[in-house]
Amino acid sequence: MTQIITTHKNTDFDAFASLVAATLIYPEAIAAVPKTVNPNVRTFISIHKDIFDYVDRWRIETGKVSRLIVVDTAEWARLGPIAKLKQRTDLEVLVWDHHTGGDINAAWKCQEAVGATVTLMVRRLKAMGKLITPIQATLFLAGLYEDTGNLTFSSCTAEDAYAAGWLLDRKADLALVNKFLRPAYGEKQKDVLFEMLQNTKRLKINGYSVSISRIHIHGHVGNLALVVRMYRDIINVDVAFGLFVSDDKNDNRKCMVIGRSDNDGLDVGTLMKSLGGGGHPGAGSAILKGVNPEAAEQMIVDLIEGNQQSSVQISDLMSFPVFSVPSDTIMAEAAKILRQRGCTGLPVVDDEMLIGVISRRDFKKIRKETQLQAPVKAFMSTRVITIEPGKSPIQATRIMVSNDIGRIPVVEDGRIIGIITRSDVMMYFYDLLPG
Ligand SMILES: [Mn+2]
Repeated sequence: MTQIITTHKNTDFDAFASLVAATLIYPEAIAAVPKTVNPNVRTFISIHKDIFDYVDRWRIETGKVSRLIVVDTAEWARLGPIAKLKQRTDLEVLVWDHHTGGDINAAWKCQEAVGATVTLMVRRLKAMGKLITPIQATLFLAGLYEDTGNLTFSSCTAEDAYAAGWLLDRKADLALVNKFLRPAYGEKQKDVLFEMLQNTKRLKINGYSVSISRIHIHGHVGNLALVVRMYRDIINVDVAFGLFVSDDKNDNRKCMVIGRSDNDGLDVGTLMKSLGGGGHPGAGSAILKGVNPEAAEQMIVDLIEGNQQSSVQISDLMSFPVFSVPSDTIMAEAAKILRQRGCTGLPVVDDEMLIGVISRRDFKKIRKETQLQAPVKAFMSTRVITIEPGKSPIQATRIMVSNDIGRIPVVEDGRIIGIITRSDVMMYFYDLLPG
């Protein structure tokens, strides 16, 4: 019986580490590495060639395979040519993965939403009492750190951190991990970054600051995702896109879109999915063939305009209905209400439209007793800071901090539909929301 361990195309460190870990768990199985391996993993493999036992996947006679162990994915489409084994009814498939979902119908699987697949493998290795070498520990830690952003991604769990601790105990070499995980930023990348900065188009869409930079790429430039990340960091916008246009001689026109988002309201992965690509909320990419770059740019703008919010929005957190007063309420009455309700301000609303806010501060403008009989519209402030329901909790926090206010009316088409307070936002950040 031939047993094969394999993983997804564009193999990253987590995938390769999990593959190597699987060889320890299933010593009879042969590890088969896909043809397309990420550049930094390729470097690692070429340096350690003698240590890790694996074969290039295309050399495997798939007809003899009786058991297939798939790590770091549960999708046939991500396996490349080996996916043709899908047809076999007599094949036993095992899956180890930290992504949920997938169409591989496995006889056995360990599929849990942790930060990295290698964490699941470490759990088993620990249970088996296996000792691993420092080089193996280094590789596993590289996979764990890459997929968890050095244990900082929100997908990272306590078990990932414990696994990292175990690997450090097993003498994982942090200097090596750093060396391999630090992406290459060379002359080519520097040129691209400079050109991107010079070609920046800044837009405001749906309240998001967006930058798009469209440039031509000559020849192959690796690591554009890193360049876009640096680009976003430098121009400091909510979301940044690089549109890289290449005119290959044989291939017509290819346009690669890479996006980075720093705003939980804008999920770049979802946006890129609608362009046929994919990614995470913070980063994503898509390749558009035969599309002219102007059209590609417009597609991105349209997508952000029609951004279907998937994450938590202000409308999920706000309080409603809002206690408000009409504009002809007299000041004396408003003062009474403020006192009774113990709040510092009240929205002034006529026919559902927010027209101002009357606050304790406005009473300082009163000079004569008779003015207490005047309507609030004479004293209210009409420059009201508001927020739209589709904004994210982070954006609400920014508004509160920069304006030194603790409550923001939530307004849609001029109508007040709720109010978001500092404590609503805090509740969200501290995960105290029910359910
Ligand atoms: Mn992974």
